[in-house]
Amino acid sequence: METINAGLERELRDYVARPDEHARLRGIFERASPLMQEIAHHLIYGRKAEVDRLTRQALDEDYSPNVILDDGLIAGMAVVGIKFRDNLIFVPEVLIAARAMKAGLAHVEPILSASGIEPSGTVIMGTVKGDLHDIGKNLCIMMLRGAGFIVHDLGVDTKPEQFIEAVQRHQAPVVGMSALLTTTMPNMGRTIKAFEAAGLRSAIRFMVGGAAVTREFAAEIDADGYGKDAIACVELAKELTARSRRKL
Ligand code: B12
Repeated sequence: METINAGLERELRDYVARPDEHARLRGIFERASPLMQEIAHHLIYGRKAEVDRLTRQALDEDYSPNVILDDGLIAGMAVVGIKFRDNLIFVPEVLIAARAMKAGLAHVEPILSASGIEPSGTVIMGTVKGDLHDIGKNLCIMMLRGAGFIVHDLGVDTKPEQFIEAVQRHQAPVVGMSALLTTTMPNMGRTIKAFEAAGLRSAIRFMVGGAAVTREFAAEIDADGYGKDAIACVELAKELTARSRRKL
């Protein structure tokens, strides 16, 4: 068990009030090495240059990308999410933290995306209309590429027509949609309905994810699968690719 650095201790003490969240994060930080703790702490404060440098250093020291993600970058972003929810910080601070996270992810990406294996299938990925969150989607894409998928990334604020156009252009049997806002989640259902209206629903398998999305919600909108994280996303993409009976 590692000692938690003073900065993270302060974050936990002053800002993470809910006992379940406090215990979960304390567990992660106690498991994390001093270097991972440093990455998490700098990320919370949006110190891009430090996150950039320390993530590079961690890879040079042979840390696995998954450890850097779980114990450093995602753990730090979890604290940011709690402070944002509890109105202790606001959009500008979150944006700055997101930039720092992206600087770290940029180092991890080539490793996660380098598969060197036969293509496992083709997937279209996008964050749905009205939603600008893309960190989780991008992580899913890195993992999918690392597992050998060809992924066409439609970015954020993706309208149903753009998903349809991409599916037709790339002859892709699997569509992944991401949404982080309760107000944009319904656009996942609307996108599926648009495929129905275009006569394309039966040929496509839809997977959905993002912090607010649940398995129940996925069933409600008639999605074919829900994934809670990037690892689940890869498993789901494999399963849905196998199940897809293309009729384009
Ligand atoms: C960073 C962030 C931002 C950044 C986004 C930067 C970016 N480029 O992405 C900025 C500052 C722009 C932002 C803006 C806003 N945000 Co914001 N944001 C966050 C925050 C803190 C972290 C999100 C994140 O990146 N998490 C880390 C990644 C790795 O996790 P993830 O996205 O969940 O992804 C994982 C899984 O969900 C899954 N997954 C994701 N997508 C998919 C897809 C598939 C197919 C599968 C299988 C799996 C999968 O795998 C991923 C990897 O493990 C969250 C808090 C939170 N707890 O989520 C709030 C949060 C999502 N934001 C929130 C809000 C309210 C907003 C704003 C409306 C604020 C405002 N007043 O303007 C705006 C909306 C802008 C818009 N139109 O989209 C709320 C949403 C509340 C709600 N329930 O609707 C949250 C929950 C914060 C809160 N608790 O209040 N935000």
